Amino acid sequence: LTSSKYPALKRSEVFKQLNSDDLRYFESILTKAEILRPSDSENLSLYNEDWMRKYKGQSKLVLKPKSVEKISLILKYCNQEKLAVVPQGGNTDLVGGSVPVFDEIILSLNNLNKIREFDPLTGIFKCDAGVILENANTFLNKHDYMFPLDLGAKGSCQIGGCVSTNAGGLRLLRYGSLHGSVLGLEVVLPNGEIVSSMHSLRKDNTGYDLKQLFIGAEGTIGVVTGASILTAPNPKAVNVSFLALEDFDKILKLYGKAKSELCENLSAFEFMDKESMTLTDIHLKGELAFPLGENEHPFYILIEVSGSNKSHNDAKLESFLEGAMEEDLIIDGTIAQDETELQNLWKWRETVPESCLSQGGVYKYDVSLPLKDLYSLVDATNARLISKGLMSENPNDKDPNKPAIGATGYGHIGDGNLHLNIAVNEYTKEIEEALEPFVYEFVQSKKGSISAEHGLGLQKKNYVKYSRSPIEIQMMKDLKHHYDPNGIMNPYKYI
Ligand code: FAD
Ligand code: 2HG
Ligand code: ZN
Repeated sequence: LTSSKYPALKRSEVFKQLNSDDLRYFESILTKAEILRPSDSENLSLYNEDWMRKYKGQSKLVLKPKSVEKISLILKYCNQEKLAVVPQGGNTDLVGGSVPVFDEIILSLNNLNKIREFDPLTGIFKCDAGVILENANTFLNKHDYMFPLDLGAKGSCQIGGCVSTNAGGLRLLRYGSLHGSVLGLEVVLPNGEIVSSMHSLRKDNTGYDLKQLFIGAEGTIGVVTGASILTAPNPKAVNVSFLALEDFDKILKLYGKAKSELCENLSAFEFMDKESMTLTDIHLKGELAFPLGENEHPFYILIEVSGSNKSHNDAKLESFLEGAMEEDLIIDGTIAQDETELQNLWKWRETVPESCLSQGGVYKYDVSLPLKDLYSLVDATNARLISKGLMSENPNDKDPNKPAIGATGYGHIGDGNLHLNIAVNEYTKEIEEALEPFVYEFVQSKKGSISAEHGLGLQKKNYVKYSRSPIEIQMMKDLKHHYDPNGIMNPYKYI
C-alpha cells in the first residue's frame, strides 16, 4: 500500500493490517451505530479527506465510540495489536493532521458530545471532547457566558480538536490561548489508561503541568476525551468597525493607537488585504454587499470592541475612529448599527479561508512574524511565483496556463499571526516546490514561527527544524516514545 497523493511516504511495516478478528473485536465492544465500514464508502470518504481536499487517506474503518471507556478499550487493543489510529474531531484541520495517510483506523469523537457541568459563579465549563464549539458557546450564552475561543470553523470543530491543535482564533488578543484557559483535561493514553484530570482550579502548582502536553499535541500521544475550561462573562455591549487603509505601516500605527485608546475593550484586531477581499467577494457571489462600496483599498481592518456598558463602548470606538481619521490612518470605514450588520462585517473576515480555496485549491501557511515584517512575506511570495512563471504578473489577467492565482495575506495582527494563502487552480508539484522550503526559510530568517496556531500535521512534518532546535526536537521525540512506544497515535505526521 502506498499513499496515492504522497508517493514519497511509505506505509510502515510495523503496523498490522486490519483483519476480520480485529473487526470482530470492535463489533463486540461497539454497537452498529458506532462503526462505519467500507460498505458505507461515501461516508467513509468524508472522514478520509481533509477540509481543503488536499490530503486523502485510505482508511477502511471509522470507529465512533459513545463512551470514554470504549475509547480506552479501543486504544488498548490497537496498542496490543499495533494498529495505527488517527483521532478525529470536526476534521477542519488545515495541515493534514486529522486524516489518515494510509489505512490507519479513524477514531472519531463525534459521538462523545455531552456537556458535563457548568458553574455560573466561576464560569468553569466541563464537556466531552466531541462537543462542537458553536454548541458550547450557545449553551454558555444562555448563562451569560461565552467560550474564550472563536473561529470560522465553529460550526464543525470540536472542543477536543481545538485543544489538540491549541487553536488561537479571533479572540486570543483579549482572552488568551487555551494554554491558559484549559484548567483540566481527561485523556486516554495509547495503552488505554484513562487520566482523569478535569480540575476546576485556577491555581494548582502540584509539579509538572501535565495537561499542557496534550494542548497542541495533535493527537500524537493520546486522545483528549474531556476538557474543563475557564469561560468568560458575555460582554453586554459589542461593536464592530470595518476600515480601509492605504498601506501596511498604517495598520501597525492604528494597532498601537487601538491598544492604547481602546485598552480592555479591544477584543479583535483582524486584517485582510485587497486580494483576500476580492476572493471573498467572488465566493459570496453578491450575497452580501461589500461594506465600503467598492473593494478598492489595499488593506482592511476589522476592529471589535466589547465591554459591559454600551454607551461607554460606543463612545470609545467613535472617538478612536475620529482620531484615526484626523491622523490620516484610515481612508474609509463603517460601524455596525445593529447585530445583523455586526454579523455581516464578521462574515467578510470569517469567510476568507474558504474563499481562498474556492478557485480550485489553496496552499496555506500559518506563521508568526515580527509585526514589522508580517506582510513582506506576501509580497515575497508573489514575486517568487511570478519569477518561476507560475503566476501572472497582473492579477486581473486570468492566464489558464498559470496554475497559481496569487498570494493573499490576512490574519490576527494582535497575535503577530499572518495567514499566507496562495489560491491556485490546481495543486501541482511545481507550486509546492516553489513555496517550500522558501516560505519556511523566510520565516526562519525573521525569527518567526512556521506554525502560529494550526499545528504541524503532515504538511510541516519536514520543516520543524526551521522553528525548533535539534535538542527541542529530540525532547519531543522522547516524549512521544515514552507515551506511545509503539507509535500507533497519528503516525507519519510531524513526530
Ligand atoms: P480535527 O481537524 O478533527 O483535528 C485536528 C488535529 O487534532 C488532528 O491532528 C487530530 O488528529 C487531532 N484531534 C482531534 N480531536 C482530538 C482529540 N479529541 N484528541 C486528540 N487528538 C485530537 N484554527 C485556529 O487556530 N484559528 C482559527 O481562526 C481557525 N479558523 C479556521 C477556519 C476554518 C474555516 C477552518 C476550516 C479551520 C480553521 N482553523 C483555525 C483550523 C483549526 O485547527 C480547526 O478549526 C480546529 O482547531 C480543529 O478542530 P477539529 O475538531 O476540526 O479537529
Ligand atoms: C483564520 O484565521 C483561520 O481564519 C484560517 O486561522 C486561516 O485558512 C487560513 O489560512
Ligand atoms: Zn487564524
